[in-house]
Amino acid sequence: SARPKVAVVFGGDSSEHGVSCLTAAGVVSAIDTERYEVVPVGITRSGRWVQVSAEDVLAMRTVDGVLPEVPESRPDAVLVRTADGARIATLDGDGLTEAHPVDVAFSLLHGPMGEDGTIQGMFEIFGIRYVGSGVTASAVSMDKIRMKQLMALSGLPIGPWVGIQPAEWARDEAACLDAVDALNYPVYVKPARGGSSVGITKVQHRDGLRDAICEAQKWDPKVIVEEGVEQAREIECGVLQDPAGGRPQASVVAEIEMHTASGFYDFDAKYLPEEQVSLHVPADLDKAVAEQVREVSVRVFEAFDCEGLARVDCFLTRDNKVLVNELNTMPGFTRYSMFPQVWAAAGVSYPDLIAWLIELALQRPLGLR
Ligand code: G1L
Repeated sequence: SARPKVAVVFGGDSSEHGVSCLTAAGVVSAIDTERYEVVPVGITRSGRWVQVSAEDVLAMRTVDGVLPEVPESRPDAVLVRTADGARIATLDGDGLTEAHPVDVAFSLLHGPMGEDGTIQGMFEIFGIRYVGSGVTASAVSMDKIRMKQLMALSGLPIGPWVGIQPAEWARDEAACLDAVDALNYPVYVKPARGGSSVGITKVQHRDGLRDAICEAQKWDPKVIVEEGVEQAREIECGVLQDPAGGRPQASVVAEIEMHTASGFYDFDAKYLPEEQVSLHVPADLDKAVAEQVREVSVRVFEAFDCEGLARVDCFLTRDNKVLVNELNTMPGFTRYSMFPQVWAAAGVSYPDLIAWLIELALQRPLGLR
């Protein structure tokens, strides 16, 4: 049939394997099968590629607190590039069977080899169109040091930060610690890449700085130190590419409210038990402030050459200044995640959002754009 074939790639060897499977179940359930043919492709914890039936993906859910996994009990799948496009095929005793053409890929892989531009590069080489940002935007936004550098260079409002590269640390630890003196405490010490909450420490005094840097280095040799924005509100905005080539569109603005004493912000929102965090969609903000958040979010999307979608996380300081904290080119994407929620508030349903993203990817030229 003429339905475009959508490969949904999920699982992987990251800590968020299970979240990726749950997201795949949500995405597959929301793809209109009258319009598209879904080809689920799982990556097992051991790194093998396997084809999974749509029914098996739809059945993935958390049982007694145990997250789902891509089954290892399937034959290997391979991606092949032929003269008339890419196919995913199963490799078994009979050779290559079950070869499905792939028109567009929807990757739900987290972290290194997923959100960082590597799988996007693989799609480029295989001539497969894909949903979301390209290699450069994905790679730059995965590395908090490169992300802040580009934000600074683009004149975007950001808080004070210091990057600690492995070579600098190896050469002169004391100079690295001294560089952090330019920041006001508390500071947050984080692995520069990775995207989850591991290895992050809130540091109140210079005494704790060295240990915190060493802790972060256990996860990533590149470390970033960010000045804490005290009593700031955490505001997020979803941005979607305009299909007609106009400016990207910003969603309504949302607020994440934390009910913890720790004062931990950004990363906690995703992992805290539900009763400790509430989501306000839309955020209770002055119209002008909300408009500023939307404008700055669109500027971030443009500065990074994002494609498809992005979530921009900001702080609103006590005196109503907007600071950009993070760009996420692959935001949480279940039906209940922030990004789908802020668009739902604007009247774009989860299935509409997914169809929109697939159409954007399908109309995109291959190669340089
Ligand atoms: F393909 C999209 F739309 F760009 C996309 C892909 C993946 C959006 C969001 C995500 N998010 C995820 O896959 C994840 C949050 C499960 C892990 Cl990064």
